[in-house]
Amino acid sequence: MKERLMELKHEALEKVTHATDVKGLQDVRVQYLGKKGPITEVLRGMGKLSAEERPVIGQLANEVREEIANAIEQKQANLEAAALEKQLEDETIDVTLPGRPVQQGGRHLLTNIIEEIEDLFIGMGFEVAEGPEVETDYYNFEALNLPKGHPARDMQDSFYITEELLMRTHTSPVQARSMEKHEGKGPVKVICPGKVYRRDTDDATHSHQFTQIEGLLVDEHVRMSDLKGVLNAFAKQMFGEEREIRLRPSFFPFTEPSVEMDISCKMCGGEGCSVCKGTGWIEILGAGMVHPNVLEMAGYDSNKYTGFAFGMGPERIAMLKYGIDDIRHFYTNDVRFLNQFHKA
Ligand code: 2NL
Repeated sequence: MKERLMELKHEALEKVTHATDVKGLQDVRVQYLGKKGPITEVLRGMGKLSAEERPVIGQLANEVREEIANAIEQKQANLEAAALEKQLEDETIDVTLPGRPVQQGGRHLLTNIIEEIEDLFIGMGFEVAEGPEVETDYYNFEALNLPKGHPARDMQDSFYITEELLMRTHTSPVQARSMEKHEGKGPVKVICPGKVYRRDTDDATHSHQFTQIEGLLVDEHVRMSDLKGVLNAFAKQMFGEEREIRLRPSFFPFTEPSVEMDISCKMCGGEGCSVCKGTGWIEILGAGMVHPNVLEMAGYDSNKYTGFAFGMGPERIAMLKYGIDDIRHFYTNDVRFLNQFHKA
């Protein structure tokens, strides 16, 4: 019986040593230490032994049992530690790997164009002024020499909030408000960018909402030549030193005289092409000498003070600069369009 126990012990310890997982160990436990196992069987057969032998074999059997149980426990601890080690190794995070790129947004093309224009005028001593998009009839029309019933109001039909409140149709009311704030004294040098609204049907060249940037300079002795000098400096900085400007007579209710400014076409160098429609010139903005009525309404003595003003559409400037063929691209926010203009 003693030999049988030693044999069982060897067998069991051998199996424990070779077990590769917890499940295998469990099998060894059941096989050798279970109720139907060989050691239990040995203990059951002890009745046949003599009184001297019984305690010796009993003790031995218990020792063998304990030794196997300890070996299993030890091995189990080793297996679990190894499993944890492996898991840690498998799940190691390499913190030096580059991260997933984040899709970064950027500024809108129009924002960049407007800021570029602002900066050019700031460089010439102008200040940026902003005002409300919901305007009174007075500042949007009346103060700009467009009294009720004036035919030119038809070209700037708006969205009305009430009879007297509307979405502004141009940024000129911001300039009218700036002049008022200066209380009849000069100089006033402002540049006014912002959103404007018109009751128009949207198509490739029209939008019911677009942007404008207007400028105004009021002081004593301001002349048409000052207007031309400022606009020439602007055109050369914005479109290139090689560009020429020309002024053509035009009409606006708030300026007298009024002009339209063209720049020479870069595509053909003045020869005439599809961009300039064969004329060699491209229309950029409208301008003029501030109408005496506008000055007087803002509190200026029009015998002492004169001024010039101009207005342009950033959309049109961007379309010319980048060859964009549809104004709606600016507002539909297709990132494939917008991403083309992100600065590096
Ligand atoms: C255009 C033409 C223009 C003005 C805007 C202005 C403002 C005041 C007084 C006088 Cl407060 N004039 N603004 C003058 C001439 C032309 O805009 O074609 N804009 C897109």
